[in-house]
Amino acid sequence: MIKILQDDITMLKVDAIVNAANNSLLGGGGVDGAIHKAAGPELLEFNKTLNGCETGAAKISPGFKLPANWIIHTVGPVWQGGNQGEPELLAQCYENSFELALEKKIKSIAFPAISTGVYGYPKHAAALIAIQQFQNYEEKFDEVIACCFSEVDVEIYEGLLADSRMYEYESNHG
Ligand code: AR6
Repeated sequence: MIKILQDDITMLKVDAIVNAANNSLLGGGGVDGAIHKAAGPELLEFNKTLNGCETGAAKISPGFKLPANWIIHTVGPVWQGGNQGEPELLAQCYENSFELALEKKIKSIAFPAISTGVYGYPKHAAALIAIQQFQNYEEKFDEVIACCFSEVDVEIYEGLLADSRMYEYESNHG
């Protein structure tokens, strides 16, 4: 089941939350900064052992002080106009995060809108990729949550989800 929430992802009591990190995995601003602050300094110590993360890949750490048990760190692409493989890399972030979650038998997972803050990915285009990946994996999880920070993001996700369900209905009913 896909759920769209407007919330601070650090507050969610799910098996795993996903972090929109950078290649160092050693913290930063945005959702990454909020997650490091809420999880506590042990997260930084742990992440030092992970040797960074390539763009599009994902690595996992415990949740430490978070209500979530795990943090899946993924690194979204920096938007450079769209012709530098950004859509494929963003799709890989979702895919690799889901695959890691399946390996760890995670049943509920929440994602922020990866790359759409500091990294400048256009919100609508990014949400379209996110929703497609959520639909590819939703059956394998109890709960897949799009954790939006702003109301605008909620509206974008809800609109796209409604459109894709309409499309699915029409393709199934001729
Ligand atoms: N809960 C949920 N979503 C949040 C939260 C939160 N607490 N805080 C921000 N967002 P960004 P990026 C939303 O910039 O674009 C960092 O410095 C935010 O409104 O966090 O992938 C890293 O270290 C936006 O919709 O991530 C990297 O250097 C979304 O999260 C770089 O930023 C992503 O915005 C990564 O940039």
